[in-house]
Amino acid sequence: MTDLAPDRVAALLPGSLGTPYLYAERTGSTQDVLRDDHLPHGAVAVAEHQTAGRGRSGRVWEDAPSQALLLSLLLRPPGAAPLPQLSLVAGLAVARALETVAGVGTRVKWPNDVLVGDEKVAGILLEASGAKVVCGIGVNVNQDLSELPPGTRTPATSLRVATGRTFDRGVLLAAVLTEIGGCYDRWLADGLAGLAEELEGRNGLRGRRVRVDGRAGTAGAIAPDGRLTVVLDGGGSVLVESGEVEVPAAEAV
Ligand code: BT5
Repeated sequence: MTDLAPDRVAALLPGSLGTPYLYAERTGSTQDVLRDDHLPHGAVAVAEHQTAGRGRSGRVWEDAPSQALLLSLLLRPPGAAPLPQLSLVAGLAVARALETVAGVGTRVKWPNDVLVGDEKVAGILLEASGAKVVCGIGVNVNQDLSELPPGTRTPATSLRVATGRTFDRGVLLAAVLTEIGGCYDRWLADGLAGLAEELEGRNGLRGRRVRVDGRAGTAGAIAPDGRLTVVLDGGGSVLVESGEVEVPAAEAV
């Protein structure tokens, strides 16, 4: 039986998230499993393998069957909530969960990656439609080096490559959902400001060279509203939204 099988995972999951738990050995993308409008807040889709795993802007998310954690979580935040911030909320939660389970130091690369060292161990994809947000999370868990995609902009790593150990993906899934539950509740109560200090402590882009609208600068702090501060070379600083910042390849983390 796989470590993500429903019977096994049911005993591990925290109460609030993971019901229903929609498990597939193989699917196109777990994001699409949660399309049904009747699914409740907290529904989770998991797959052993995705045949069309996706990242942002039409990019591809690759896995090795049964070696990665591939999950989508359905959230129904209140109407006025600033949804783009959820990518940082989820990033922080995943960073915390990986650290707890694998004992590795993790950082959040604004706006949606989780790094071990300078390498990408997890990516987050938010897709909103109406009041519903589907938060997709891909974590490289037990892949060895040969099973990680080569030539990615930010080099890929896995928990196994980083630690030399393999991990129970069910335990990791439970930790991710527990941390998301906690971070999400704090976000609802206090906004991103309630997570800002910890987020800034894990800010993996700070000090990196970036470009914004063709202008060069250096990434600074994550602002309390989730935007990234960029100190421009010519003087002054700007606050940028996700998607407006480019990390030149030589500086890519
Ligand atoms: C992301 O996009 O990092 C979001 C990835 C979200 C994947 C999850 S898996 C469960 C759910 N179902 C889905 O279909 N998706 C979500 P982005 O920042 O656009 O990064 C994509 C880029 O990361 C690619 O263009 C590659 O360069 C690189 N990449 C692809 N697979 C990778 C992997 N396994 N590890 C590290 N980097 C990877």
